[in-house]
Amino acid sequence: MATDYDLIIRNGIVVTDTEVGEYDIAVKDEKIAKVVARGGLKDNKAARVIDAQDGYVMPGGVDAHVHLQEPPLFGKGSTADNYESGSRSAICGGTTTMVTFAPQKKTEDTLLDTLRDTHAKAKDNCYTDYSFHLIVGNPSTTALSEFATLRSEGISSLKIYMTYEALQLHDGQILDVLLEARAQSITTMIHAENGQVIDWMTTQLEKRKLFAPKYHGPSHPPMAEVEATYRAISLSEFMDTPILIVHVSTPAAAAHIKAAQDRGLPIYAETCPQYLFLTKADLDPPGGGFEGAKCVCAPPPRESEADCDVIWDGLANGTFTILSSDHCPFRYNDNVHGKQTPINEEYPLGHFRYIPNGLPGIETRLPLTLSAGRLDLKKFVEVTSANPAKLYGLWPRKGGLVEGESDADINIWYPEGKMKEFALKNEMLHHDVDYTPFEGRKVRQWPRYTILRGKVVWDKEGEGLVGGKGYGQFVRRGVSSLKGPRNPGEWEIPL
Ligand code: DUC
Ligand code: ZN
Repeated sequence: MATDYDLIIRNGIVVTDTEVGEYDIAVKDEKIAKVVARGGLKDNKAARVIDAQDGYVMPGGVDAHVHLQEPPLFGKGSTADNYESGSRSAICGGTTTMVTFAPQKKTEDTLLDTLRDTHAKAKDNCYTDYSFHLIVGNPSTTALSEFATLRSEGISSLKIYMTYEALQLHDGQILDVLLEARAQSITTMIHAENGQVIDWMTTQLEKRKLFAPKYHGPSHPPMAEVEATYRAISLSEFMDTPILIVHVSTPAAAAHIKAAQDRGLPIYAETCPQYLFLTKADLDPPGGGFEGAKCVCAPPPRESEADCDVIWDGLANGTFTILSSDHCPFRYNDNVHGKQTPINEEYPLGHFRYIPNGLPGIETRLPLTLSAGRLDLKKFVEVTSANPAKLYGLWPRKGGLVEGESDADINIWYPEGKMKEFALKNEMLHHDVDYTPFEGRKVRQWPRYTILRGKVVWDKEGEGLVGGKGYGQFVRRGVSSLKGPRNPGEWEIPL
């Protein structure tokens, strides 16, 4: 049978970052070919037709903060998921593109070996499309001179840290990175916590023999994040170059970011579901013991639901440009690489200083957030898909449903009210981790179908995961389409 298209999706409520409406979609050669008013494709034939039955049809999720197959960097322990299991989990939760980290060690001079090694880990192993942010652990003369090569290799963002012994840069090194990033139109992500404050607080707690997981919270006080956020904004303003502050958790840091944005600075910010759904209480669950380690991440979950409410507000009012998972998983029942690494005879309840920081969340990011029903639908697509694509040079290929331009990466959700609310369980997930920090949370939405470049890769009511490992491709990225330096051109020393 001669067909006009590879796939037609009928009867959807199509949601993009700018529009909600009743449209039908046609896909051909892996791209969005047509988006037309409902019924407009009734005379067309396709190899496959899906009836969305009034469910939302949205661009596939773009998760721009994902740690896979990394060595110990954030405490003792190595990340649980590799590229296969991490991307598998992603696709089963509606994320069709992930941007993972390629971490350069402090002892290495070059970034290009790191890039090559990370390509080798990902190639032929991914269920999603993917790219990398380089983590600059050592901004050596060689590394800085390689930023131009990164750009020609399709990498347009990097990440630096203001904390963690293995990665922390001092302010002069940060300026070195920002200067070269500006010259190459690279977006710099910054983990903004003051490492010296965290070390000092950790020592204070140790002196008082306070070692349990719950003391991870006070060892990372809000002040350490707020100070570093303000400093990062100041350094970015001085260099007149865009930054994205990752995983913001405190209302006061969000206020600094909003004030900078209101002054017209190209300051972007990210938050994550853990700062919407978890609080200090999750670090100290009933029964005590070591269970709180499951929620040890940095920054830590904050004081109360009132803090979470402010973070939700920041998504709604545009302070937060993107919502990422910061998927950085460590197995709980694992004392060699996982959360229980710091349990030994000397510390039978472990020692918070050494608990690897990070949580799994790549599969739950979209369903949990949509199910909460607290974001306008267009805003949901903006922060989970369109904006990460725009910020990191993937737009309009990713994050949108633009005829002739966008890859046909699509989530078809359940019609409102059709999915019975259920309690999330780790056994439903597809990562290689033995827990989820969101166990028992109520969910009432999940992608029914996920489509990557025109191919159904997740069919919830059919066989579930139907995509293939290795179908995911590396995506070369261009420059950010969000606002750049206020005064482009060469940076001049203010005299
Ligand atoms: N925070 C985490 O919780 N994990 C990975 C790194 C980070 O900054
Ligand atoms: Zn991080």
